Parts: sequence; C-alpha cells; structure tokens
Amino acid sequence: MSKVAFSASVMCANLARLEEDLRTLENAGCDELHFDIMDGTFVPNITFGFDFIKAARDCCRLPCCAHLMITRPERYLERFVEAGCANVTIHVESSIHAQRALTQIRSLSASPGIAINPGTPLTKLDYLLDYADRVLVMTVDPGYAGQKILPSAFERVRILKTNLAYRELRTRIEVDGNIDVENAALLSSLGADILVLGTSSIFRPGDLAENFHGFKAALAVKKQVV
Ligand code: S6P
Ligand code: MG
Repeated sequence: MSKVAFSASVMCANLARLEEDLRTLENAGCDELHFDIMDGTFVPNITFGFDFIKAARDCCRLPCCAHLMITRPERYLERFVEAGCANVTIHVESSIHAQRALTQIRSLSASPGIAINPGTPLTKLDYLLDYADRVLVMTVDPGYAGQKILPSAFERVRILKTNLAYRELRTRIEVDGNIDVENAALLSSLGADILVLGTSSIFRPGDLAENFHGFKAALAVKKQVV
C-alpha cells in the first residue's frame, strides 16, 4: 500500500488562532492545506476569499490547495493562483468547459484538480482525467464539515482507481468528507492517495499536534487489518 498524503481542512481549524494551528500542522508533518472555497450558490455555505488564503500562506510553508465550490470557477483561477495556491481544484458540475479551465490552471503553473460530487456519475470524468493531477472524490455532499460519509464513496474510489490504472494515468485520488480512521484505512486500501482531515480526524477536542500524530498512528495500525 503506498503512502498517503494528509491535507488539513482549514475551515475546521480554530480561525481565532489560525497562525498557531497552521504552524502546528506544518511542524507535525502535514503535507498540505485544503481551503474550502464556497460561494453560497454552488453550495449553501460561504467561506473564504483570496485575502484569507494570502494571510494563511504567510503563516507557514505548507502548499495551499483550493477546493473551489463556486459557480463558473474559470472567472477566478488566476486570482487563486496569485493568492498563493499551488493546486486549484474545480468541480466537474460547475464548469461547462472544464477541460479549458484545467488547462488554464496548468498554464498558470499550478496543479489542476477535478472534483466530483457523490451524485454525479464517474463517467463525467472520462474526458478530463488526462488534464488533472488529482481527482477529488467528495464522500459527502459538499457544503459543511461534520457530515456522515455516503456508502457509495467506497465503490466510487475503487472504480476510479481501476479506471486510472487501466488508462495508465498517475492522477491521484483525494477523498473529502468524514475521513475518520476507519474510512481513511478503507479508502486508502481502495486507492485514495490524499486524505482531507477535518472534524472526523484532527480538528476535535484536544491538542492539534497530538490529534494529528494519533490519527497517523491509528491509521497505520488500521491499514494492516484492511
Ligand atoms: C465539505 C468540504 C470539506 C470539509 C471537510 C470536513 O464541503 O469540502 O473539505 O471541510 O471534509 O471534514 P469532516 O471530517 O468534518 O467531514
Ligand atoms: Mg473540501
């Protein structure tokens, strides 16, 4: 089983002491930061803008990844890269010309990702996989932290992994939503490469660094039995 990467969901951090939380994550060995960008239209919730990402970027050296849950994301790709995002992920449901948007992200020297909602057939990705470095498989309907995983997530990751292997693509699979130890172990055994860590794993009562190390250790143990 290959090594998984850990992407911390910033919307789940303590925003009143953001700098402290981000430095803690960096020192603990987290791989990247996951920024959920919501516009109140594509999803019912509203979150961060460019200035927030810039401020967070200045607090630590972790790569910043934008998960754009916004309508017509192509309007803002340049702004997110300019704000410091190393990866920009758009939703297949929100962009009519997704291939063009993914190509634009790459031309801006950022890494393109394509996200897909639980209710969208995986076949929608067929002609886009060649243009993305990662596929973000939503394991809950997007909009909020603290939801329960949808059981279809497991089969979707398995099918996607098989499809990528058949096509000899190295596109990474990221999973997002209720990634607790059990789900993380199973999803990574099925092919998930990047785990988004939120309230189900590290952002819970207790010390953030200890929660992170505890999650990693518990996952390593769990992976031996799945
Ligand atoms: C949800 C968003 C996610 C959440 C994260 C929360 O729309 O895309 O990135 O922030 O999944 O994690 P958890 O463990 O609370 O579900
Ligand atoms: Mg997300």
